[in-house]
Amino acid sequence: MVIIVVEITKIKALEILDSRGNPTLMTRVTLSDNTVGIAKVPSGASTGLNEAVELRDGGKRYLGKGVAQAVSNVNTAIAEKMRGANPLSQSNVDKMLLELDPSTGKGKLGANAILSVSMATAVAASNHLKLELFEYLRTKVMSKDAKYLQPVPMCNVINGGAHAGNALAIQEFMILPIGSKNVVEAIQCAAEVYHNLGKGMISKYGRMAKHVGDEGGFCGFGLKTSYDAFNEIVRAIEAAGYAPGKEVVLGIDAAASGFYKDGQYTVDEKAMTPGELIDYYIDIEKTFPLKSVEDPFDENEFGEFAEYLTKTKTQVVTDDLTVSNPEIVKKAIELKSGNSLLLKVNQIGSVSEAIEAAQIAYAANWSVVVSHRSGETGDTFISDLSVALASGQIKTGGLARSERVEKYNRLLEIHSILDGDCGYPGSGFRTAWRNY
Ligand code: 2PG
Ligand code: MG
Repeated sequence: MVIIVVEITKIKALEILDSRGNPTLMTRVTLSDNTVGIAKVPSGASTGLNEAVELRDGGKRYLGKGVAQAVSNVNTAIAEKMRGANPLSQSNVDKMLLELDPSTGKGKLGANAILSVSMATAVAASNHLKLELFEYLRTKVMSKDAKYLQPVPMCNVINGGAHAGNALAIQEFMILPIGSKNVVEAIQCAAEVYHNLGKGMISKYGRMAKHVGDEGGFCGFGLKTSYDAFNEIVRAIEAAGYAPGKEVVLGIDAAASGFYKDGQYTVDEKAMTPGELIDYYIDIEKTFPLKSVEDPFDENEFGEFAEYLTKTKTQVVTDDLTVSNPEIVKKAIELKSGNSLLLKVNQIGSVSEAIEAAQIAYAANWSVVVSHRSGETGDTFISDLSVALASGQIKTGGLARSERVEKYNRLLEIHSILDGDCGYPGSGFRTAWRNY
């Protein structure tokens, strides 16, 4: 007979705001010993076609973006079913949640509703066991050794595309501090580059250039092309006293579905065929120390991704293409459409499925980049998840705005909790996970 020592006694959600001022859910899961776990759900702007469904109310309230129905689904159907469940079995918790909504995309109850309970239960379980969340996820949920790898932060320093109102088609320009010896130095390095970038752009383009976009990176008004952006970033790396290419390398999220139409991609005011866009990326890779490229093509173009992969030396990260969905990840692996998975828990809607997607990627020798969304809250679950998965890479925005900075601060806290007894991948950011 299984003896359950602790159980879920109460689940309560409420409607809160995300970093763009749109409603999202905050959910509290209470256990029989009064331990509480809280989670807040993020929300994307450049969302993939096959992402799990964010249930929104429509109508006038909050311009149709209210989540009152999703909140009510947590407080009624989900709370009723989960009362009495064992919070210490994350796989069982998630299985029960999925049974409540077996629809593709979790559109009946809302993936936002389901995810909030999945995450909050993991937090409550870790609190109950008096374990840090990263420790709980790694040693209990994933049954791995308590050996930890901190991620190289992919810090977004210039925003474009759907995240800013500027001329840049590419959505995210990022820096990866690979020369640092730990995550503390890495965050310092990234912040120094960030401030130098802001200063440099003000002097060249005026004060408007320093306004920030949705993810805390600068908007860089005045920048006309991707090359302008890369030039500014490289200059800022040097101004901060670091060596571009050696101590700091570059990454982008093209989020190319945003500039794709009728078979053509429009970047820097030029319409390009897929082949021309490949040449464009390859030229950037030859000109600047670009080492990671996310979503270089439209989200349906598995073949274009695969073609690019045969020509580039960069990491090719799939996001809108794979939407953290284990089945679609398998397809991308089979079609050789990338070599790195962007992992967003809200794209799939439960902690267990997100971990499964990561494990499928690892098994195919792909790396994993744990990621925030452009609409965020102060929730820092993803910092713990990246350490638990030993992903070695995290994408969590600029070095400004609390909803981004809280994730970096949590990584600093984890480093302190572990007294620095954790790895940092440095230049091995694509492969370090293999040793964990
Ligand atoms: C992305 C994300 C996060 P959004 O495209 O990778 O940076 O943006 O949340 O808008 O999908
Ligand atoms: Mg993306």
